[in-house]
Amino acid sequence: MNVKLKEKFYLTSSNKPGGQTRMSVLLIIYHYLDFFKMNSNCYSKYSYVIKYSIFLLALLFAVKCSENNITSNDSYPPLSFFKEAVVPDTLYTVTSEDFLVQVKTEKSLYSNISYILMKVFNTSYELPSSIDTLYDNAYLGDIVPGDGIFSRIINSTQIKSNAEKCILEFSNPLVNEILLDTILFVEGEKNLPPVISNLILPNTISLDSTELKYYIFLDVIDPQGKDDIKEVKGKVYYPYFSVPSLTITLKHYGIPPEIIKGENNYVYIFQTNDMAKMGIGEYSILFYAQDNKGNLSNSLVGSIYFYSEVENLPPVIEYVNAPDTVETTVKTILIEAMVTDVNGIGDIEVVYFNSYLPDGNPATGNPFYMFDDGSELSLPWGISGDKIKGDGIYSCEVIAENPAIGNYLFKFYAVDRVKNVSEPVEHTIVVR
Ligand SMILES: [Ca+2]
Ligand SMILES: [Ca+2]
Ligand SMILES: [Ca+2]
Repeated sequence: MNVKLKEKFYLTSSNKPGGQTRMSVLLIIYHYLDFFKMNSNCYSKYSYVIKYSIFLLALLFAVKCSENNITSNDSYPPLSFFKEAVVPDTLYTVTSEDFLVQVKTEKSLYSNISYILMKVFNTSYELPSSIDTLYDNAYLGDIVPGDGIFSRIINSTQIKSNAEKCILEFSNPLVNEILLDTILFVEGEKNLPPVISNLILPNTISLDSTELKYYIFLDVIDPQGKDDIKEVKGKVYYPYFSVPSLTITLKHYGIPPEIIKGENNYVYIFQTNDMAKMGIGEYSILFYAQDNKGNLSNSLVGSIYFYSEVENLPPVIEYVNAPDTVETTVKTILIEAMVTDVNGIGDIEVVYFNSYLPDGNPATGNPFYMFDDGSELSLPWGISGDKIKGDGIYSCEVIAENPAIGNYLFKFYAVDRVKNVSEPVEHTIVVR
């Protein structure tokens, strides 16, 4: 909650436009009062009336001046230096917590200001319980120097309030404005996120021994205790995938004791088939934990390289799925190819086809690449038309523009990551 006390401060200020005039008028009034008091005895009734009338006129003028000033402030609100304070809405009386205080300012107004004062009031708005200084110099929590955002990392115990609320007042002696904000102090302890650490996982695993068991270990601590830990998981990114394809769950085991590395330890026990679903390659895993409040922990990333001593053999195009005949009015043709590789589908680097026109000449667009992307990738012609990502079925949606009648020959190839090329597979589509 931001409150600006700008108006109040303009009305009492003496160095704002209009302020000086008002002050001089008030001084005249003051002198008249003084003079009147001292000399009242020796003045005639006539001069008393004159003096009194001048005094009243001066008083009216003073009132008029301040009215004009208020009116002009209202119709042309000046640019304010303080734009916004960023502070947490709530803090907790029991939990000590560092937090960032930021004040955004219009730095063009006062480019020479080097700090902002933060006064904290938590009983009355008279005597601050603490004073801190915010800087715009890339230190003490400030991120970008000179961007007009003044910052400071503060610890909650530093400003802790016995009252429910504490008031933060931001100011600078050179600026005739202040900015106010409040923080609510909630009685009790804050539920903090779990923290994960000490990730241990095998760096390399052979795919040739499928019976062996492997372990991933991770320590998880939640400030609210073990019972607050809801889940510990890992998102597995298959080789050459930018999005995770598999989620694994780590568990806290009581028995057998030999696999536990301490009371905070969570374990994932697996065999190669549980994770290396794409065959050889590097599998990255992003680990995280979540507590019952939904607080997410920090994350840790590890990777396992699955390898094989088995000879790398070329991929195999198991079958091609495409229409045998289409009409000349056809707009798009979906062509699919099922491809396998003994070294895992992760070993398949590229699948494509070349097409040949009825006169035997190769099509100008050759080669046409096929994708196993679930139609997620953005392709020059739209989508691949692939139905399921990562299932080994590669797809290509060909756009047909008034095709001539005749037989179109398609030759399919798959290449693996060591450049082994499959046997080609042919398919003919008749346009009639
Ligand atoms: Ca917690
Ligand atoms: Ca291969
Ligand atoms: Ca697919």
